[in-house]
Amino acid sequence: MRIDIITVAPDLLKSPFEHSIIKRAIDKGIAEVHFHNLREYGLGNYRQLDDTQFGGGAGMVLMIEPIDSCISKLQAERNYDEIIYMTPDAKTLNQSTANTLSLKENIIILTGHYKGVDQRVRDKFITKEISIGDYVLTGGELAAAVLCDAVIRLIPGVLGDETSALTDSFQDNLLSPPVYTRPSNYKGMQVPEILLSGNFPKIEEWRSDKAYERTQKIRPDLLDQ
Ligand code: 6GU
Repeated sequence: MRIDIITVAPDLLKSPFEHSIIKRAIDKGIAEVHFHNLREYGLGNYRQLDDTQFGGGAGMVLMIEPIDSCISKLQAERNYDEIIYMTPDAKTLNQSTANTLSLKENIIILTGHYKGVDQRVRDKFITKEISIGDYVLTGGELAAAVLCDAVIRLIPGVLGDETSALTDSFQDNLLSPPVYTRPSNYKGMQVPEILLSGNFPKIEEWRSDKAYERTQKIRPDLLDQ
């Protein structure tokens, strides 16, 4: 999978791709991530990217022209399955969207800043808009990093243990059950007996009960979906 990220702050974005599982996926060639500094497509000597909004109001808006230049250049080189715009005024990212995106070949991610982008960018280029939650970040860069992490780890071959993504929280709309490791008794705090029993069918049943219980308590909304 190839991901092209268009951003005004590439440095803010790079570090999450330089560690652990995501780095390994990139080193193995399973995922390829390219950063494009929108500033390089800015207008005039000052490489202008944004302007005040028509109709008045506070906040600058990213102009269509530099974004068009950057996206068109990429599209001339290959076909893209999705052109995603990271913005708080969109549907919230969930595991199902991450699963779907992990099967794509080429995607572009555009990260917004300021008041956002000219609506015509969204109308003309964007195929999918994603928010990462109901709160506002200063820019879409961290959100793009979150999206990429969620997606890249799902690409086949990225996680060492092929089954581990399948038992994630949310993979079946349930939160994960509690997990324990040694020691089995820590200052009187005992690991549930069943986990030490070696009775694997019973352990699975316990885990699934606990997952359901936890979901019911913390995220009952997930059970309605
Ligand atoms: Cl994608 N962008 C910004 N700026 N804020 C957010 C977000 C995205 N998702 C949640 N808050």
